[in-house]
Amino acid sequence: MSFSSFSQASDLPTWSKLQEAYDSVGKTISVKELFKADPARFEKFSRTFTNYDGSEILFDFSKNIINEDVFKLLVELAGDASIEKLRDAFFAGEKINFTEDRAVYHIALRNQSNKVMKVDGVDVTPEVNSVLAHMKEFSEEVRSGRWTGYTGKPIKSIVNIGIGGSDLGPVMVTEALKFYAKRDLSVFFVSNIDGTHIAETLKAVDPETTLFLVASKTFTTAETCTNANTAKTWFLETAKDTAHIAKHFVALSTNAEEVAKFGIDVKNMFGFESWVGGRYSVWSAIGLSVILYIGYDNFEKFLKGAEAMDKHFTEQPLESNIPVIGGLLSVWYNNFFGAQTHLVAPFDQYLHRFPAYLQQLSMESNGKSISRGNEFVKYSTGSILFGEPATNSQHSFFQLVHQGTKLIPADFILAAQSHNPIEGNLHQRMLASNFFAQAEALMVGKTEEQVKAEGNPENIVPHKVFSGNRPTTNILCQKMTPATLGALIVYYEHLTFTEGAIWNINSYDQFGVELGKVLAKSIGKELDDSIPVESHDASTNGLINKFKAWSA
Ligand code: G6Q
Repeated sequence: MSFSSFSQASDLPTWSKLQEAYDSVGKTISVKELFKADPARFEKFSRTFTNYDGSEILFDFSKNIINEDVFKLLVELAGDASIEKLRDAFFAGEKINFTEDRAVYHIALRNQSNKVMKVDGVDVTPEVNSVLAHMKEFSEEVRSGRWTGYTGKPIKSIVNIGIGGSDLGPVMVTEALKFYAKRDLSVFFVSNIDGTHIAETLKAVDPETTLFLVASKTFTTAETCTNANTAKTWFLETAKDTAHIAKHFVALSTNAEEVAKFGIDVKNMFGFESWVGGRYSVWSAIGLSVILYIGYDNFEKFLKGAEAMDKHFTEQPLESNIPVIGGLLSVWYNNFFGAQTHLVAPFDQYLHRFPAYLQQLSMESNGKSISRGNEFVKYSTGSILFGEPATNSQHSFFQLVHQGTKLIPADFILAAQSHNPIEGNLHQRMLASNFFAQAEALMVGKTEEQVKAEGNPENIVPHKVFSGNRPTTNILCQKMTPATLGALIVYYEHLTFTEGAIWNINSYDQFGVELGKVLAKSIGKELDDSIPVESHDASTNGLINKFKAWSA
């Protein structure tokens, strides 16, 4: 099924118009000068999102390298690329992931208003609600201490074993919402196949009071199965009887057969469907660790915040559609300025895993080079997303953002109200002043005249000049609540969708990830003995043989 009438975005009429706009004015736009010329620029290019609970998020796009003509053309590009048609197909449960013949329907997981949402003609809402009810009931049992371990003690530690989409979302959200956590429960996440990850985690927990969540959509992922088996062996060393597994292992999966083979009672399995992609699964049963940690009511607020951003995305016209604007700016920088990267710097310690989460969302979704028309794309696609919380990142890589040779569009995120307003809110004021100052400095820069006026020696002057005109999108939240976080994640989800829709690629498959799963399996067998290998290229043979010698 085709959802677009074009194969190459660069063939769209607006693409050439944007190229002309870039060549004539775009590359010389001075944002600083535009602010001087237009006192209404901030109002024109900022948008406020109102969440279901009335809280707001301000998205200030005005420090980006755009003028009104460019903005109009970008919106026209979204129209030309029929992104509303693809969006409507996405929200109607059509199989927009055409390479895997699947619907992309994680939006049904946050359908808190209980709309009928169908895949293949079947309303999925009752099933989604029934899994949520199961998670609510289970989490209340565990959190209240009614669910006990095999010796009758309440659960103290939750260990989520999963990788990729079955890890990054829960890790990020439990960290981001730690303020809301039940502090007598500890959560741990084991993802890496490196034995150190599980070994160090097991040193910190007690088999009598630990609950393992084996999180795997397929339940066949090598890392997760190996780590889960290691955890089971460790548990049985103390518990002895396999009947005790039921109290200490639950599964978050779509694969009941494999779950049963592992020894987990299928009653303790929390399911979801194949239309939930791994990197979009934190809203599903994969979010159980989040529910256990922050409680079901907070998780519900998280879902409602997400749903509110879905509503905004489906209802707002393109020019006021916040995720669409974010995606269009990304296309502008990627394809016309030749930017390769995108920086996300949360001025928020609770969001310290947010960039890592967004890396998967963005790079696994849009790291593609074949169009929906099955042709190699003639333009650059997915950005290299990176980031770290500020102010730490200011003391490490911001140098390159200010004075390097590359253009690095950046998003800065701040919550106005701190959860920890200590020292009379001093820390928060210092944090916020950095948020404002960095974005301003990146835009205004520092001229040669200013540096000279400071009395710097002639030869030092060029080193202290800042070109400025470095774009930032500034996202100011009121407070980092579950509802705010839900909306913020969905902003990035739909921004990613918008990019993919314009580039006309399938943002929802991940054959590159699957390749890695296959390759490692075949080499794994060659490491079982000490016989030198000769079956690869000279470098791979050399490395494998040295490894065999050194690890023997
Ligand atoms: C996400 C990817 C990938 C996946 C992991 C884990 O979109 O598909 O990161 O989540 O490979 O897969 P399982 O959940 O099946 O173990």
